[in-house]
Order: sequence, then structure tokens, then C-alpha cells
Amino acid sequence: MAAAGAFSLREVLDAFRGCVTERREVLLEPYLSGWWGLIRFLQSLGAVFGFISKDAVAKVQIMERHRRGEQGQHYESLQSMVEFELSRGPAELRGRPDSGCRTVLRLHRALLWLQLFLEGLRTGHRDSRTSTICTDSYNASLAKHHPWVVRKAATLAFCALPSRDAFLEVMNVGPPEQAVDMLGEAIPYIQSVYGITQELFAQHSLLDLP
Ligand code: 1Q0
Repeated sequence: MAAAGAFSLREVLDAFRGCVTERREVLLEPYLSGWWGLIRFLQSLGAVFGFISKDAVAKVQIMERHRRGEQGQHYESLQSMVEFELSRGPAELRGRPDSGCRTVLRLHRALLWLQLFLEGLRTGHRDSRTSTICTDSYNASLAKHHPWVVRKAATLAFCALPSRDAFLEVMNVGPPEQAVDMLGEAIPYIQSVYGITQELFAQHSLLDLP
């Protein structure tokens, strides 16, 4: 168990593993708790990443407000959320900047970045540059949804990333080889959450919510 406040990939892994039920539903409680773990890690990387973690915190908080709100029972899983928000009509949904669907869509897109980034770390060489892995993953995923100024700021921030070995170390799961094994274990869970969400959102034409 990691010390209080410290990042441990194990906890993030457990959270994403706990997301998918036997009926292939994605539960929001572990989903958001996985996000909190990632955010804590991002915050520990320093102020350069502040604008990114701020945005992620704001989005997770929107989701927590939904879950605590009067309609909280509909925010148990992504499936129940989609069903509930769509039942109010697609026009209403598209007009809401704080809907669960558009908020999760942002996190969902970031999850693709994470998947690519972790895969890049896992398969990278000892001396691979994390900033390059990160930029490549970003360009292949989130970048196409971001305006120029965000892309510029993000790419600049990536230059401040620590080396691959330092990264593997802060994962808090032991020596680098063990960290690489743990990544191999974690990635399929993240992929599965990503895949189910992608299918759900595609099925309901929610992949382009403004
Ligand atoms: C490790 C380096 C972290 C790099 C994170 C890459 C993502 C870059 C994203 C740049 C976002 C800029 C802030 C604002 C964006 C919003 O405009 C945008 C759209 O929202 P909206 O409301 O304007 O439509 N928001 C997003 O796209 C959401 C972005 C959330 C990013 C959350 C990233 C969380 C990262 C956690 C670090 C995980 C590293 C794990 C490594 C573990 C192994 C040691």
C-alpha cells in the first residue's frame, strides 16, 4: 500500500479493473476514483501541469455533483447516465455544458491518450524520451479535439516530463521491470473501459457532443 498522498499505479489499476461489471456496464464510482488517482499523480509532477490537472479536476467534480444530486441514482453507470440524459431529449443534452455525457466524453478522449502513453512507456527503451512518447500519444488522440493554443501549451508542458526510469519509479510498484509488468497488466483494463464507452457513445451518436 502506498503512503498517503503518494501515487500508486496499483490503486489506479484496481479502480479501472473494478469499473466493468459482468454485464459490461461501466460503474462511475471506480471510474472517477481512477481519475482521482491519475490527477494526484499529475499534480505531483509540478506546476507546469497545473492547467491540465485543473481541467481534469473540474470535470471529475461535475460528475461528482451529478452523483450527489437529486438525480444521483441515474449516475451509477455510464449506461444509466446515457439513458437518463437522452430521455430528456437530444436537443436538451446538446445544449448543456455540464451534462454527464459531454463531461465523460472529454475524460474518455483523455483515456485514449493514457492508453497510448502507457503502452509507449511499456514498450519504450530505457533511454526513450517520455516527452516524445507523450507528444506522439497526444497527437494520435486528444490533439485533434483541442484548439491550437491548448495544443501549444500541452506540447510545451510535455518537455518538463521526467525520464522514463523516473516515471517508472514514481509508479511505486518496485523496480522498473516490475513497473513494466504492472503496466502490461493495467493497459487491458483501461482498454476495456475505453472500448465499452466508445461503443456506447457511438451507438447513441454522442461522440461529437459540443
Ligand atoms: C503525464 C503528462 C500528462 C499529460 C496529460 C495529457 C493531456 C493533455 C491535455 C491538455 C489539456 C489542456 C487543458 C484544457 C483542456 C480542455 O479544453 C479540454 C476540453 O474540455 P472543454 O470543457 O473545453 O470542452 N479538456 C480535456 O481534453 C480533458 C483533458 C483531461 C486531461 C487529464 C489528464 C490526466 C493525466 C494524468 C496523468 C497520468 C499519467 C499516468 C502515468 C502513470 C504511470 C506513471
